[in-house]
Amino acid sequence: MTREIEFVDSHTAGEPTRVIFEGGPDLGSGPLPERLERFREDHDALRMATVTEPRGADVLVGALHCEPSDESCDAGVIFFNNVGYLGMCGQGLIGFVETLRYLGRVESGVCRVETPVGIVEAKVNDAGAITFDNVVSYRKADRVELNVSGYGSVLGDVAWGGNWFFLTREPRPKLSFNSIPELLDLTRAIREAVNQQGYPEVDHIEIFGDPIRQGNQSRNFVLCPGLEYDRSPCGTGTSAKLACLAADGSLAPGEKWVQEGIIGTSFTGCFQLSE
Ligand code: PYC
Repeated sequence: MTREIEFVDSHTAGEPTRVIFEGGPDLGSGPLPERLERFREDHDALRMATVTEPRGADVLVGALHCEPSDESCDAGVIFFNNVGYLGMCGQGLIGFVETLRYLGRVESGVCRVETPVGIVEAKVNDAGAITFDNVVSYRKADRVELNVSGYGSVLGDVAWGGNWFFLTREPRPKLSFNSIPELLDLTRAIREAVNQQGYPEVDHIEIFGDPIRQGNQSRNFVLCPGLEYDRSPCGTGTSAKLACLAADGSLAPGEKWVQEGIIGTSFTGCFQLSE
């Protein structure tokens, strides 16, 4: 049996997003977390068919366009990847909204998008740039000490930015493009340790170091759940980082933080305190 699926591919700061508009699974109606569960339980083969080889690649983030259940929203979306489903996805959200704009389905202004973990509000400015207010982000635990096999003690924070992160500042190895194989080994080992040592929910690992470009605040390397690395500076990871900076009192509300990713692209973020 053949099945036709219509999608549009884009990339945000180097990380690709595939937005599916037609031919996706029928998930019925109701709250998005319930529809995500139906996707996972009954249609997981479709997830794999659309984002893994031979039609996709491990690095792809899939975005299933859905009718929102909240009437205040313009669209709904469920993000997924080579191994499962994501709560939110910052790079994916930008790719999703830009694709809606490209297809003429949204214009300049505000676009409210329902995700399984909450509503996010994107703004498309007249020059085409897209910004968004993410779901409320927070630090769950600070100065968590891990015993990482082959590396020893690693200290970091556990935080939520729409996905769960372990964030650490590690000087070894250097955060350079040439060190990606070593960074993958290190972050995979950290993930095993953090999952075994009290935080099974953490599926993204984020390492920070000094930026290369003058004026930026930081550089990162982010391991994604499917053991691929994020080519972008990771939107939800940037929110998790901002939550940690806010909790430490080392960034003021509204102050800009320019987060560089491992391939040199950047996201600019700031935080506001939630009521
Ligand atoms: O930008 O939030 C993000 C993201 C999560 C996984 C890949 N990109």
